[in-house]
Amino acid sequence: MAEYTMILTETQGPAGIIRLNRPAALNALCNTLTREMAAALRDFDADPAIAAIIITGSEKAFAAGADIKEMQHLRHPETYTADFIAESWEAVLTVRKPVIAAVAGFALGGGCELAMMCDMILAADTARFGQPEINLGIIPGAGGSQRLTRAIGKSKAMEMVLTGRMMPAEEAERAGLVARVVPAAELLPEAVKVAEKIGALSAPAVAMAKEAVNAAFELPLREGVRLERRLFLSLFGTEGQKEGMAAFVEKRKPAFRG
Ligand code: CO8
Repeated sequence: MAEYTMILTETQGPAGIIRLNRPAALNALCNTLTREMAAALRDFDADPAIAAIIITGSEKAFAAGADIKEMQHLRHPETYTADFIAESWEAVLTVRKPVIAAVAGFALGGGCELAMMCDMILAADTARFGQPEINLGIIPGAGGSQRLTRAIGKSKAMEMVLTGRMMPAEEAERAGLVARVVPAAELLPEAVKVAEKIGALSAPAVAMAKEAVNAAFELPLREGVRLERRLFLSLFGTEGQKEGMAAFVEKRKPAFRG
């Protein structure tokens, strides 16, 4: 693995863990950090021993947003040409394995947007989500106005984007932004358990399940259902389907081979 300065990487079983590690700035997503995260995502995605990737931060902050100090003096139209809109911001969207955001503390601005780009969010009871860009004279720029609205509906999203109100973990769960809230000490172990569960399944089925659910954000219903049907039918060409169904009929646990 490459040498990183602002993230830590480790593996736990089939989980590839990326820990954002810039404590002095509450994991503000500066260029270096996002580039390192993108490289680590690519490495874990290419590693056959890894079934799912976890992005997490510290107890205090998942990430407090894009780095305001880096943005402060940017001017338009240079914002178009500068490194600012670096592809690394959206690297998580190109990962084929499931990516779990394990969020404790602040997930604000670009931090909330990063969590929402992941395939699911597990939250510690300390998590607080927000899009406070309006307080800086800007608006979300990495999908916040779109993904938050799809996740929690217009009224709540509008209130958060217009006023910068932070949403605590319990409310985020009720609103459908996060899959589950767990005590802070259990956040990473729970995320690893999800990765282990995924790691024991048929890899083609996992990849297609992820593709199908994510397509719901992009496609009209009819096209989405058609895509799902094609993926569903194609799984009958996999060993995983043969093993999964044989195991059910024979009343034993399936032994998927990747
Ligand atoms: N950028 C840079 N530094 C930050 C950031 C940030 N987003 N957030 C915190 N820090 C720094 C602080 O400046 C401080 O550093 P120092 O000690 O050197 O002054 C250190 O982290 C600790 O922060 P605080 O002292 O403020 O800690 P508190 O516990 O008092 O407050 C908060 C915590 C409430 C999280 C507070 O730090 C805060 O409001 N942070 C800013 C949150 C914010 O506005 N985020 C949105 C940023 S804009 C954005 O994300 C747009 C994304 C667009 C992406 C487009 C890509 C193409």
